[in-house]
Amino acid sequence: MLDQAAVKTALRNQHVETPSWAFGNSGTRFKVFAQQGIPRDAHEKIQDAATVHRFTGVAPTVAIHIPWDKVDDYAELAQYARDLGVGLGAVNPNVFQDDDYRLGSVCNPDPAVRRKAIDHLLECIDIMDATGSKDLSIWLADGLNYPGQDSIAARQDRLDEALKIVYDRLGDDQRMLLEYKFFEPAFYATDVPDWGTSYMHCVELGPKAQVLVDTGHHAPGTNIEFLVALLLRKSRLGGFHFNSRFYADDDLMVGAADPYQLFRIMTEIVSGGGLAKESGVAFMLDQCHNIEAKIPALIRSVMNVQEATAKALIVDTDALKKAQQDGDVLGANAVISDAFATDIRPMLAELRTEMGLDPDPIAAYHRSGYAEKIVAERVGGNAAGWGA
Ligand code: PSV
Ligand code: MN
Repeated sequence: MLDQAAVKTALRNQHVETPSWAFGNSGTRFKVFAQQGIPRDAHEKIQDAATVHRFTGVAPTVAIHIPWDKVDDYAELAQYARDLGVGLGAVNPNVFQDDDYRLGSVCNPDPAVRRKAIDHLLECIDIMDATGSKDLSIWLADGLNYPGQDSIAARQDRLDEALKIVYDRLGDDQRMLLEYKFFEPAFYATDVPDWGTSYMHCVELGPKAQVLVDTGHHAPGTNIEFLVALLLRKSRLGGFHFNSRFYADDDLMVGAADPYQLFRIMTEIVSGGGLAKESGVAFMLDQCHNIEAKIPALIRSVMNVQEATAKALIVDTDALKKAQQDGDVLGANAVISDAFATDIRPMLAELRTEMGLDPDPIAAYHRSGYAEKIVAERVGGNAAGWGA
């Protein structure tokens, strides 16, 4: 078992990336409830991300989504972020929002649409070159609504071809993260529906292609920690899009719906060496805060990831190993349950104090006046929203 100092060191070094799009207005297809003080451009989203980092101390990067965060000068955007104490993280292309993509992007039967999608993916690598970002985080909305709509196999051929072109353009220290999702917007067959399909493409492409696990993108009952353990074992776990779900891709605050699942995932991460820098596992959030305030929701999410990680780090591995070896089923399970049942919050509060932070980041945020400041300042212009 790790001593407390080692647990704290591991927690200090675990970084959680915030998504720029979570700071904008969002909603469901029924209604977007606008909030006040919402950023109007990429720079203001970065200000909010820097605020999350200021109070948590462990969220030093923010992922961007293109064209939602389109600017003329990406090097300037990266410098702006650095000046505020954060960096730009993964670059997320968007090949799902144009009318051209009705039948898909890189799997579209029309070669001109495929070319357009590939060009956008390549453009995002140019952006990574300018920002210093290491990860191209690809999610494809491609798929079919009806049997017979297109050839499943031909679409995989097109996917192979496109991914290869993009992979070959990556720099030595850049990666492609291939995210999967079993349904939505396609309802019959999605072209990258599961970790197996993503893994298969990544293996064919090469070591710079890795699987991205969005925790909301599985069928109910899927054992996510199992697939995490497998991917980590094969050095193909590129990272996470953390969020929690009650039903499908709910995009709620991670750790809210099922903190035990998050803990079980982090237990596999810890035991498989996924916290080590060399493992390359990126801990990113991908959430939409439809009715709650964005910044405190993101602070809470970062804290939830930390809590799950802390509990995973205090698992008594010696006792666990012994119980497993002895075939002590109940004893082994008790070791895991004990770690999960431990109130880790006092230790995290202590760690934050040691890091020069307020032990209660949410209370500190509310006291800081930042929420009032952005409401007063961000008047006029267009509030960012999902799709802008
Ligand atoms: C798709 O549902 C997804 O998880 C992808 O990561 C997108 O980039 C993101 O959500 C958009 O909100
Ligand atoms: Mn995602």
